[in-house]
Amino acid sequence: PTIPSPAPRSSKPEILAEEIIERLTYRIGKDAKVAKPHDWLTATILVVRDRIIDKWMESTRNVYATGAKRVYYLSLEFLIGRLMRDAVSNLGLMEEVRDALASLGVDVAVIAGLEPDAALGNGGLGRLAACFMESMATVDVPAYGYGIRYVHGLFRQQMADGWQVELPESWLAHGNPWEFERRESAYEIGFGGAVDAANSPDGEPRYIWKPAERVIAAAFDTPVVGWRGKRVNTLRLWSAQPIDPILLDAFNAGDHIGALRESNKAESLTRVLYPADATPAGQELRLRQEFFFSSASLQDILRRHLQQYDDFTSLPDKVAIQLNDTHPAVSVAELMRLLCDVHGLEFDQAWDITRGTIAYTNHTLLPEALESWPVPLFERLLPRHMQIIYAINAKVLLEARKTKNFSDTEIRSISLIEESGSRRVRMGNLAFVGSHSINGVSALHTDLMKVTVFADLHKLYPDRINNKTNGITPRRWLQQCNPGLTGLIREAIGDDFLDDAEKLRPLDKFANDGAFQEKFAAVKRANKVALANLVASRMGVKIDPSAMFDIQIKRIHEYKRQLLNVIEAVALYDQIRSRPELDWVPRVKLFAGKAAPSYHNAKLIIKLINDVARTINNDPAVRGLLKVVFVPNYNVSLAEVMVPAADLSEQISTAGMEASGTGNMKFGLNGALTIGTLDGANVEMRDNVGEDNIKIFGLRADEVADLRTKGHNPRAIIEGSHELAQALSAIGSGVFSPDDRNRYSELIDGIYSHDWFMVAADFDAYAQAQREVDDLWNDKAAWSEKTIRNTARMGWFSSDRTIRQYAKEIWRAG
Ligand code: DL6
Repeated sequence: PTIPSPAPRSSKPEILAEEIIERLTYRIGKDAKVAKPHDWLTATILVVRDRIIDKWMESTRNVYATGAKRVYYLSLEFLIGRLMRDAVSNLGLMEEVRDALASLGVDVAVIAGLEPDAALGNGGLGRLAACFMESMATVDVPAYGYGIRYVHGLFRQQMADGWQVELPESWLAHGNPWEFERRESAYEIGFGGAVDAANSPDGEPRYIWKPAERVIAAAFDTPVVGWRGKRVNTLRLWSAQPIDPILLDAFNAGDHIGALRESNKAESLTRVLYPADATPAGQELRLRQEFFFSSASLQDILRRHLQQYDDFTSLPDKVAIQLNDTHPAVSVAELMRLLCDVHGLEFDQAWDITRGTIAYTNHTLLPEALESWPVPLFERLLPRHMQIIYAINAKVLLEARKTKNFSDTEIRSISLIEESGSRRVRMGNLAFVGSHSINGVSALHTDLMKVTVFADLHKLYPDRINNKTNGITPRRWLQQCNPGLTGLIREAIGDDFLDDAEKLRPLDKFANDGAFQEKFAAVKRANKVALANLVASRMGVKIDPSAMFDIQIKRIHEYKRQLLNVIEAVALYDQIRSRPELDWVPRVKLFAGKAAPSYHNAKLIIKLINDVARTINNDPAVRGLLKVVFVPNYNVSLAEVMVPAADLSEQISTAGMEASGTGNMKFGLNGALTIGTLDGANVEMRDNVGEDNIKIFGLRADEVADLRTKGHNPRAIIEGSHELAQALSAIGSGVFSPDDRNRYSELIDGIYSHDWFMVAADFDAYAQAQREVDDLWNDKAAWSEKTIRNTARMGWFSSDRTIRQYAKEIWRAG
């Protein structure tokens, strides 16, 4: 029979309003008279969702019909944030939905603010995955994101007397109207047990893994709509469920708790996100999570492939799998297992297919963040994978000896097994050898990868490492978070930039236009007022929107150097008091970010910022010229308010340590001046905006490396810098912590003794750069010109550009 398609849906506000009432009544079971704001939100999402579904089905049908290659983005993190505004705006229904709700007496802004922030990620890596999902749909790449449906995402951060306290966050508390549970897409995932060998009819040995434990991976799909609703892709998140929800024998025998043991155990697998960012999270549960989502995703990918094709020889032509960091690196071994043990391929053929299909993105050079697992743990949990890893290792090491004549030292460095100390499986090396492409996320990071962590693997496979500089979606990070600026740009240069961010460039010619400068400054001012209101209402702290808003928001980490920033605040505080007659530029230094719960120094830095804030903000001698504010519970939604309000963006990591950064791009796009080191993508930002339009300071990556090898004498530097010495002594001696004078002594001793993060080494350059920023602030026209040029020249950092490069150069798709 011919099955009719549903009739196209109207976008008229009156029809939308009717549908919202219909959903409220029949799907939520609420009378409009008693509906709560949350009910209105759900009803609205359901109406919007229906408009996405039509396009979703069309996109899926199309891939089947054309046989297009599919891209699978495997990521343990997706830092999504709220979805409603994204979806409505990408469908072009912003005004219509607002009017429809207004006709029902509902304020869209109020209900949009109730949507939970889906925080299934820690920081840059997870947010990048979310931007990529939106860009893949926008540039028409048929793609699936695969990850975990954590019940609790990143913790909620509260302040208790200036200390970070972590509280559970429950984004699913009101249900999730965006997702569809796919009961038919469920797979068994095994752990532990043993491996049996048997001879196949052709005499070749075959291996059968008999896991001791099994859980079910159940799929939940969320549609991801691209700009102008062109294409809708799928984000498929896996949830762990027990094979037997209840052990009836145990229950009947009266063991009511024990009867649920299996169920609890299975569900705990996907209950929480590991709250670690560039810090080790090496727990067994984490390895279980990694294998769980990798295996489920690969089984799903292979099943879909076989629905359309006869065998797996075409897999590299029809499927591209991108590993987001090493978290899904066990996929290399699991794909080999599935191809060999389940589908009967020969090892060598499976190896060619695996490498032809998989690609890996590295996001950090920090040794402590490069995952490795103790061999005994790996062997116990994944015995068959351990065998496969040994087999891959033998193959690769033999090749290295034969083709490149590798020395023992080189062999040790490329081995999949770390042999010094306790034996560990190196996930970075596994991902590298199992991939046809290994990419870094900024030009500098990629160059460093070739000479540091992967130097020897790069020698063995010199064509594999390539660069794909990160990007951000301009829909969320300009159009939606900054409608004022978007409107102003449209007025000036038309709408082309909405479809191609690089078309922001014509804005450059307005950089010197006084009238435009005024309008640009007025937009910034309005955004600052909005942030000031948020700070006042959440924290009861008053900040003045006419002061310079100097903002550092990101995970708290020593290499990101929030400490350098707060020490500079202390030095400035000193100067304001000792030279009150000078014309100080009023500044508000705003910080926000979460520290990994186990990261002692990062948590101490948060406390220090709060201690310094309390002292400075309450000192009448400062006369309001300097304020320090730590805004709690940083998340995507808070970033959407802070980014458009920044005058100055702090991107001050120790050179060579920040793989890319993406906050730097968001601020630049929204017309902030960057103060930063030549690290990560800051280097390419300088190249794009021009060196006059960014304030670069400090040691370069090669200088940091040199100093570290030659040895650096921070004590001498500190003694030579009066300002720094004063600030360190004030902090170290307890001026800001009268209740515990030694609170910061170790932190400060670290700067004196080794200064690993080059805080002392870079301090003078940083302080001087800050005073030059002050001078520039006093020249309003020059400031405006530079910040307008930042917006105009930031288009290259759109994630659409990044995704096009992945699609063309790695995936050969789209
Ligand atoms: O590539 C996204 C993002 C970069 O912008 C940051 O510079 C980098 O620190 C971050 N890396 C991680 C790695 N964590 N681990 N493992 O989050 O990736």
